[in-house]
Amino acid sequence: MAKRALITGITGQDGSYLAEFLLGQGYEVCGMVRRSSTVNFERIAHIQDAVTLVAGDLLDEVSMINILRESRPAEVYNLAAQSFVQTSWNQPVLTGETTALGVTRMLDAIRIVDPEIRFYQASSSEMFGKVQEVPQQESTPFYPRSPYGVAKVYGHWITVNYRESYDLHASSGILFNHESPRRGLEFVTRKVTHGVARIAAGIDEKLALGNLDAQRDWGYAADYVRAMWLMLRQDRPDDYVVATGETHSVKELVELAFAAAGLNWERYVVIDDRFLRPAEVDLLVGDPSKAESTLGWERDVDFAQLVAMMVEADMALVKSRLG
Ligand code: NAP
Ligand code: F7E
Repeated sequence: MAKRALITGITGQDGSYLAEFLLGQGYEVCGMVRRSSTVNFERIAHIQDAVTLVAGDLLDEVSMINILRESRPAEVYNLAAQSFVQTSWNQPVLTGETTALGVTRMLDAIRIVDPEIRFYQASSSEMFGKVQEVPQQESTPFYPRSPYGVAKVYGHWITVNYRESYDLHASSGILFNHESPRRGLEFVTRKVTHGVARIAAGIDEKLALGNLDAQRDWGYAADYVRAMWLMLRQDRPDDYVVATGETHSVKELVELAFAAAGLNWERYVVIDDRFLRPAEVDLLVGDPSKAESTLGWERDVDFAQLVAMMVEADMALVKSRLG
């Protein structure tokens, strides 16, 4: 019989890649979706007939208990969150309710319905924030710099705590930034590649950005969802850093993306204070050696390939909308 997995956040970037991956592994995939007045299944439109969508919300415990009772998954991947760092300063309580307490609600639902379920928590390099060591590894102390980062620290520790308190197979993947042509338009990689495509097409003249000096360890989302699945294959639950081990500045990203379209970024990029953050994470670079040695995980796509892929996809998207 096929294994069944439940994905929260299936309509998001990672949810769509993970659903594709698990279908490829022969899973039956259920995706939890929250109610909205307009359907937002764009990222999963191509697999919508192959997955089962069930209604629920991380803010509502009963909805998750019912989903687990009805779907009976062997694995739960908790990818749902208020995931945009900038928004977390404007909506700190919502971010805490969803990104922090939502994890406890799901873990409790698992305890109540079926403690044998294997659980994956989408933790984040934002937990390292003002970094206490370089590169960051599983043992690096956390110092979050945003309400989002604080909420993710809670989500991480409640996962560890329920593992230790109730013997759940609950793992936490500390994933560094990962991107793709399906990345939300508000995140800097996609904002830049989509902006480049619009400038190249003559639609926009400028691209307004914030801090160009921030450095991130950027990987490709489709590579990172494999690591989630590998964590749930282990006999023992654990925590793993998933990263490329390389860091690049926002400025390098901008240079590369504009150059891919044959443009000089300095003619188009303007700095707008609205995109600066009250507290910044200056430098992230992860050490993926535990994931590589224990899980056998490795990435396929590097930074330059990622940027080229995203510019190409956005050029095609913008062109198709013009045509
Ligand atoms: P994303 O594209 O923003 O997707 C977030 C998903 O969460 C969406 O499907 C969204 O549903 C859902 N969601 C939000 N609030 C919800 C609620 N109250 N109840 C149920 N669903 C809700 O994020 P992503 O980039 O795929 O990231 C996936 C997870 O990994 C997130 O937890 C994120 O914080 C974490 N993470 C991401 C990265 C990264 O670089 N991408 C790195 C580390 C960790 P709607 O479509 O209805 O809005
Ligand atoms: O910002 C700088 C900004 O919003 C990256 C989420 O997936 O990864 C993501 O969080 C950097 C920051 O991602 C703009 O100040 C400059 O230093 O793309 P971002 P993030 O904040 O790193 C982590 C791992 C997660 O877990 C999160 O869910 O880029 N930056 N100018 C800008 N950022 C944005 N968004 N927009 C700008 O105009």
